[in-house]
Amino acid sequence: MARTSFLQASVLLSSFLSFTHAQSATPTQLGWSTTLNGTPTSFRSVFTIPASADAGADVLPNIQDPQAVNAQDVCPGYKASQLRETDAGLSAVLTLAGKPCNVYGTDVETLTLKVEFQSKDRLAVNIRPAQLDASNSSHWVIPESLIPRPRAEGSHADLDLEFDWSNEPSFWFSVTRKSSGDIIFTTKGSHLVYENQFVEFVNSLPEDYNLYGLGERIHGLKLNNNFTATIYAADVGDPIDRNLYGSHPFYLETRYFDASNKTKKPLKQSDLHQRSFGYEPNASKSPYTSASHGVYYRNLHGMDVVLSPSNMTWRTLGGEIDLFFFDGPTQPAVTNQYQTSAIGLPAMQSYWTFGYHQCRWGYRNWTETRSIVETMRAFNIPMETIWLDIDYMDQYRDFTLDPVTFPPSGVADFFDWLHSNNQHFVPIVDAAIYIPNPTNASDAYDTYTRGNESGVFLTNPDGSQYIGAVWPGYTVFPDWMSSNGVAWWVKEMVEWYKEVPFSGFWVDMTEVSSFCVGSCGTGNVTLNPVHPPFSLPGEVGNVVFDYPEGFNITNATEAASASAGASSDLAVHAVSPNATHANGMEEYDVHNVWGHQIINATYQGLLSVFPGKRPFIIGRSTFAGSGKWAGHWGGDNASKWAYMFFSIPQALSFSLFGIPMFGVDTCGFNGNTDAELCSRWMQLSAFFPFYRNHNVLSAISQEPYQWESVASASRSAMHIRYSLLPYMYTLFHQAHTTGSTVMRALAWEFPNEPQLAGVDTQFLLGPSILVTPVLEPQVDTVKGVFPGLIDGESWYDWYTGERVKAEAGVNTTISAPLGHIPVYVRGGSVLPTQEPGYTTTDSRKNPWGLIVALSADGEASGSLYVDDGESLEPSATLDISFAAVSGQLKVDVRGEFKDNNTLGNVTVLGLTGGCGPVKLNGQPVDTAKVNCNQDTSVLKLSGLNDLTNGGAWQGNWTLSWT
Ligand code: MIG
Repeated sequence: MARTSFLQASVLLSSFLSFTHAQSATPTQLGWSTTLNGTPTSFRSVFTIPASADAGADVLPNIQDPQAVNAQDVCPGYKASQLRETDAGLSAVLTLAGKPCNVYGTDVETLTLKVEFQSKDRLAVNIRPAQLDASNSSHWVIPESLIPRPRAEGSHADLDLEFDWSNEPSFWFSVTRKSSGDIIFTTKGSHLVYENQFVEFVNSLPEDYNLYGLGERIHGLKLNNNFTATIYAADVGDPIDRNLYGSHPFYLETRYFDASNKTKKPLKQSDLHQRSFGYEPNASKSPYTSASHGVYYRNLHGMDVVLSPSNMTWRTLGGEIDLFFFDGPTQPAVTNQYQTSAIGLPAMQSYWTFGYHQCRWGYRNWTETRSIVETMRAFNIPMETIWLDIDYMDQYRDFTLDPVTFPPSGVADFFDWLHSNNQHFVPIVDAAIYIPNPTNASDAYDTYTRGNESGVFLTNPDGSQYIGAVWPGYTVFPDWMSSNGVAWWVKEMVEWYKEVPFSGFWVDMTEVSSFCVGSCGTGNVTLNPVHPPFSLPGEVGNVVFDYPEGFNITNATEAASASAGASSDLAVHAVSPNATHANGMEEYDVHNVWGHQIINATYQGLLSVFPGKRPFIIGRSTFAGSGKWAGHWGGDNASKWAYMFFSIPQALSFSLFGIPMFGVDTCGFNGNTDAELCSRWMQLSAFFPFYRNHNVLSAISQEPYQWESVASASRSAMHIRYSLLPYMYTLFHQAHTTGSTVMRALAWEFPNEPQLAGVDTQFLLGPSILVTPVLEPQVDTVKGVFPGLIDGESWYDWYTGERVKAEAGVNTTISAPLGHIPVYVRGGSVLPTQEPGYTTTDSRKNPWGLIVALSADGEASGSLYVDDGESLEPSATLDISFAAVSGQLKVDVRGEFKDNNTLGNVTVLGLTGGCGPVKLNGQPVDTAKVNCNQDTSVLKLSGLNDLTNGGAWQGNWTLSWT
């Protein structure tokens, strides 16, 4: 094996690192065979690309090579000189402190250091070559237009971070929280290594550190302290602990302290001296507190972040060291600072996007697609949007329809019917563009022709077109840096919309994926359309026999007849690093933002199609900042219990990354699901912002009506979801305007409980809804903690309204038979609700409701945001605030948006002194509408509609019950 790379082993990275800048692979080098192979596909007999074309060089990543040189042992580091200090920061020159080590490249002799106190909560550290040489990857500077650099703003007088440095034994620096003296980041004791194509620095961490982020990956929420986080966009079906589709070089760190002495060292797990998970008997307040900070490494290159028990080593393949420290000191503050100053606030989504989405790979024609929608309605399972996968395309070409199965002649009927039911359609669109066979006139493909004429495709270093392979055969790839790239894409979208009235775009394969190494199509395009170098799921010999754990118990007969078949592992595929952009940039330098850029182009396309409306995009590869344009789904998970669990930490990580519109393939993508898993999963995903069931080709069908138990579980969870849509929408608006999160980790809302630092089997929706799902087969209870009890918090059962009796910090056993998902309402909150309809359009015409969950001292507050549900800049809005105290709820309405729905019901939870006469604006409410249950302390007011004729939010009102 060649020893050429230092990055962690992943199929992707090995093929990636087998390329240097100058190399390009030709078919001959790849051992090309031109034998025609009549593999049947869904459309014709074609040449199949040999599997060898998709195999990268066999390299042993240095990180797995015990003999690899550790740069820290041999490199000299730098010495700082020419220090210049100003009120706003400092600068210095860094010079190599000894003989160059040239360990994985060539050392850069002279660097510049620039430190900026950028604002009241942000400090920036930039280190880059003194002489920028554009032809050298380590000298590569991110264009401002690509990923904007956070700028100094406002006063930094209150900044709680300070910068220290020293030259002993070589240059190191640290960032310290002034108020506590806690060093949040320090490279002391390590050498800075800065070579072309290799940049390394090491920062120390406290023992038992709590670190989150560094995505994208499938991993628990809290990152292991002995683990390598590789960041490199990869088309790979959700392997655990490896690099995935997106790149988010950002982390949150939380340190816990004794509340009585914050200047002491951060607590280790072993310092938590109370009883196992609980608190000392008689404790009335948590003895702990915490401080959180965030670090964003603005670097696009492939990187490894090696997490060791006492430090983290950052190794990147190029670019600057461009670090931003956010001082928090809470998680909400860090997330707010990161989004508002660095990556942008998340896009506001249209109301309809929060409805239920049904998808699969394998809906075969308009008739079948329509029947899915009809069957959902027949089973009375709400459904907002039907999605189509690549099946609808003509030979897998973007912006086409299969003339036989999805003929244009069927479009009008299908969409008139769909839209008249207030339902939507979202198609998949792939990143790669088919390149037609030049020897076959009937193979012409206009999207390619127009793009080719406008010069919008990636090239090889010699200027010829870079030709990879994806579903349609040999393909080219849009170059978003080309001057016409975005405009071409926008135009294709606008034109195609005239043919197919979609409501949003699902962009796939955007890593950017290619099924062969290098420009494998060069010289072979006359063979097009060719078949990918592996069989597609569903093709002969590729049937899915795999079922979830527990299937053998619940489905003994089927299990016996199913054998474990090998599902096709598509390995890892991507356009190679030598692909070249119009501005001369190499894919090597910008690989991680290809997916971010197609999201941006698609955003612009949707703006052109729907002027003034909010674009709806679900993208696969994302970068820091993609959330301002798009949502994301978790990719190709499997129909396994573990993947249902991983959906929670994955979603919470995307909360940190500023992409709250997140959900996963509910019931599982690869493999067959079963009723038990699908039932649990349909209920869990009902509390994720993006709620979609999606399935691989050839696995058994998994629409929720396929099993009666799943249908009924889905109906009951959806009833809660749709009731809470006003709350979800309000949370989204807050995220969009303030940088708050939608799905939240328990640790973030309850920062005084170190026991919650790693909890990712439960989560919160906003501040007020706690979800404790069952994540394993064959059980009817689940263990969960009720956070905050130690500090006087109360929780109410969603279903009974009764106050939960549990012990602070103790894992409590909760009854959760199949079909029941434990959900709790936090005391102190007022939740706006609306009676569910079949679609969100129907729901929005229904009466409003309120859930007033009182805190221990009888108070509660909340808010509601209302607008037209679709405009980027709504002309009128409503901002309603709710405040309950001493048996009285005050509703304060601001704004001009007209909503005429009445108030239907109000439920008060946690009454302390029973109920007195109920009055609305001082007028007694008819006792027939009042149901006060002294045993459960729940007051239910219903049938209120006639009291708010003209609409619940026509003006301020008060409701009293004592
Ligand atoms: O290589 O379009 O992640 O959701 O169903 C597979 C087919 C291509 C990958 C996506 C998946 C989608 C599938 N696509």
